[in-house]
Amino acid sequence: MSLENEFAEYLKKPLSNASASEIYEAMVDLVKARSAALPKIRSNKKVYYISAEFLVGKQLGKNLINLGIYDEMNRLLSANGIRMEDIEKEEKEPSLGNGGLGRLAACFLDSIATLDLEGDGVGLNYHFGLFKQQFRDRKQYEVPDEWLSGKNMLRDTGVHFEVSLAGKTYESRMYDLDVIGYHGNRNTLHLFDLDTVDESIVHDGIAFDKTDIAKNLTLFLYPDDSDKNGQLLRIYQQYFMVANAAQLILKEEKEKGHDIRHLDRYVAIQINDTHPSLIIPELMRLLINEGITLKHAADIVSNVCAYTNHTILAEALEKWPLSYLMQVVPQLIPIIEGLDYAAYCAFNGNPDLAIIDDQNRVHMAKMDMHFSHSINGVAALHTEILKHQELKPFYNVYASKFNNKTNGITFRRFLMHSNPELSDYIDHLIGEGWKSDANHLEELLRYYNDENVLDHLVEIKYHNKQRAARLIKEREGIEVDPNSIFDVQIKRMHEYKRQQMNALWVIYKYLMIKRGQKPMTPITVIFGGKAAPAYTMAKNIIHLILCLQELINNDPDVAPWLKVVMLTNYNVHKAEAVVPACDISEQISLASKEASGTGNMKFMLNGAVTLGTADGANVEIRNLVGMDNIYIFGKTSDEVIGLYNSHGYHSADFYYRSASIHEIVDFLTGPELSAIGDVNMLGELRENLINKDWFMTLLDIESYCAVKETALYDYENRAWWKRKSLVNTAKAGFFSSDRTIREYNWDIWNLK
Ligand code: 26V
Repeated sequence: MSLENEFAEYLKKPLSNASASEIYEAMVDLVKARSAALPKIRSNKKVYYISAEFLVGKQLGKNLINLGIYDEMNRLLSANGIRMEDIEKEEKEPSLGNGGLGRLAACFLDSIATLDLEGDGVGLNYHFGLFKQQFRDRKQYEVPDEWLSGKNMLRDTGVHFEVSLAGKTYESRMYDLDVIGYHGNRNTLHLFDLDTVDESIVHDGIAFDKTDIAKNLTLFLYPDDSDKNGQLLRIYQQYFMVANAAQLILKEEKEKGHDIRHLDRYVAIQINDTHPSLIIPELMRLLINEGITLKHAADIVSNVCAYTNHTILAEALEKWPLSYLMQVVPQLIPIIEGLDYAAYCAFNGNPDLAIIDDQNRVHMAKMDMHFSHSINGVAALHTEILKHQELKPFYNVYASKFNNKTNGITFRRFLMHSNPELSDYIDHLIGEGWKSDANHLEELLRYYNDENVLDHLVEIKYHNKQRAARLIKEREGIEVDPNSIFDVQIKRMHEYKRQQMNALWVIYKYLMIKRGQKPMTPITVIFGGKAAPAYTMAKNIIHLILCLQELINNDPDVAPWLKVVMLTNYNVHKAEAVVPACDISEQISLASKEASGTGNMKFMLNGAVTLGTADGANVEIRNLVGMDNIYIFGKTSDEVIGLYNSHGYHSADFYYRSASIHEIVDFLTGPELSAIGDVNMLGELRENLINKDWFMTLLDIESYCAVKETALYDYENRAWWKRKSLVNTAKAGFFSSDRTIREYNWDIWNLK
């Protein structure tokens, strides 16, 4: 049957009479049916990617692409005067992640399936996701994100497992999301849930009774854990996730007729950060129940499990009080204590290597490192810092376990889907080989001196800016000029990512324009990102940006030259709209603190030039494109680590020594912003910058402003800039998540 006829069967009425939502729903049915008809991928061994987050983004467009029917559906719609964009708008985006870590998990699932490797994701079905961000009075408010309302791609499998939480038994339910390989077969993302969860207990934004586990377990991702009940809930969630994963794995292995005493021949488990670490004792517990000894179970599990570290920030390395674990998962305590004792015996009681510390806290990452066979960082620099700084005691005893896997992104979503015009033009220039081997993008360098090609690329960028400008007008009510320079920083709000430094630059530029020094080309500074609900300083930074947006966009002297946009509720969909439109990609974390970054890769692929520190994967971008095609500023990670070790950084010195720093920092509490914003929030920011500045904004700000000026100056030499842009796209092939997954498979999983 032709696709057109097949679709007509789902739609049950002529396209010309159907509403966008009817078309969307029929397409979901079509995709689900097509996908169900694809065989499940089978390998000699299966990888389970366990993760608290899967930031999968909208599914419809991506699935149509991977099924190979996007273009045909698009033509069918266009023939009836309907835009695919309007149909895709009907889908609600699952908000099952914070940022990079969750999006990485989603890119990995896409690549695992595309490389025809058998691998499923295991996570949780959070009813309200992270939260939905709203702005009122230039402040962030959180409300439930009702992504499950309306039709979606989830399937209720009817599969249940029993999970014991604090001595009571709960019955889980497994929902599946198909993961379709590009022109290939399928794997699955399994999301577990409890039938008893009660959405009506949420009130006043995202508040709810944190003690009623039956009702609250899977309401939100990362419930506020600033109190004991919040922390207990995190442990409940984590155990619920891995208890289901462990039962699913053993069930599938038994169905395949495999001997679980040789589980490591058939199964690989990737532990995505420490949230799923309890899989180690839980899987051991189940093996022991099957009659395997503790020692043998530990060996099997170590050979199965591999751990990925995604951050060096101490506050993100989970340490749970043993007493909390005793309350929630008493069944695991003898095993965790056994593992701690084994580590104690193996290393003569070395406290650096102890799983349970002298305050009776269980260090999840330490358990992972002792009882898995691989420990990896997510960019070359990050892995070196793990080996020689943060995890040095473990590197000293387990050097051969350490390896690097530089992150990647799926080009199917972040080029083919989000930037179809560029994607088609690349096909036209170099053929479609890059879709299966991204290194082919280097063939674009043939056009380095072809003015026609370069100009066409500039035109595509301009179209993308028009598209982004439309979205900004529609969603934020702000008019932006597609002829301006799009300078973009979109990511979670965190002091280490230093959105505050960019905001200080905005103040610097505002003051320059006020004094008559106008930029040669107008500049649009775009921000987007959520702050954790309890993270005061991140919320203060959002407040500052929203105040600047108000001040600058309404000042007739300045607005023609400088605009500020803070996107509301930044998510994957908005990234797809803004990334292709970007000229300057802001990757300005304090060196050593951003483990990798993956937004940096998405921007580069779409022809933006990076303005960044020598941090995370920026270092690898620099090595690929060369210094002529990137703007690097600021102190190096060695210098920063040196300053932390020597306690040698005092931000007040920078504040008092430099008149221009003094001026921009004082602007935070000056008359212009005080007339608009909350003086306490802005005052707290200023005070923090002068007297604390843990992430060293004032250390790098002068170098940042100087290098940013250079970038803006270079933009005026369009002949030069368009070549920089071409080189960035051409060199992005290394950052395909297909490459990353090949490396995980060769070095860690060994699936064939
Ligand atoms: C989590 C939290 C949670 C509570 C508030 C403080 C805080 C600070 C940091 C984190 C990070 C958790 C781990 C994470 O998301 N890491 C990110 O992983 C990406 C994929 O590997 C990587 O590209 C980013 O650089 C890294 O920050």
